[in-house]
Amino acid sequence: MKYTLPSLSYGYDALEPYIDAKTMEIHHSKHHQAYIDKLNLVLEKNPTIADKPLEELMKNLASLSIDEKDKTMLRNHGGGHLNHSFFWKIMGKEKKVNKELVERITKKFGSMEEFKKIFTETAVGRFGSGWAWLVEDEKKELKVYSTANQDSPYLSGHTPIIGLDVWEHAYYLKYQNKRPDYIQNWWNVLTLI
Ligand code: MN3
Repeated sequence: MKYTLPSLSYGYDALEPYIDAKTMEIHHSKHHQAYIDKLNLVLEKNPTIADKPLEELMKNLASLSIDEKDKTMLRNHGGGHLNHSFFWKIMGKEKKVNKELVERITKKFGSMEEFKKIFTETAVGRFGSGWAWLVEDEKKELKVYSTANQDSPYLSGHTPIIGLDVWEHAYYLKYQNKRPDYIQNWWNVLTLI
């Protein structure tokens, strides 16, 4: 097995009351694990690509010489593993504000409030399951957008800087249908800004 579930640097209850312990436990140990299991299956079937970094496989997905079904598997489950591994890392109990990032965001969006507003609208407005992102594009410009399903920004050659999971599995136990409340509270556990 190539990929294994990364352990969290905090407990499942560390993000309470904003994200509840049960949601964190299921999200990490069940949902994320399921992406890893299916990712490993598709890599086992395609050993020629198994040693390449996932980010690289995403960037070059279209040109990989594997069958179309496997490309879809890789896009969904490789994306799921990348996205979740990243998501756990940018959250925590204590803020570790990245001053340089705050400056870049302020310069690009006018103010932190304006950035949060745009990001929140993007996350709320994602129809169905997906993610909201702040990325750096190929010209090193900051951009906010959302992706469907588990599509990774690396598919477009972009590097994620902030990402928010808006699948119902990320919030439904505590927030039910109130995605905007989840997003509002999530800013408290994002450590970077
Ligand atoms: Mn998820």
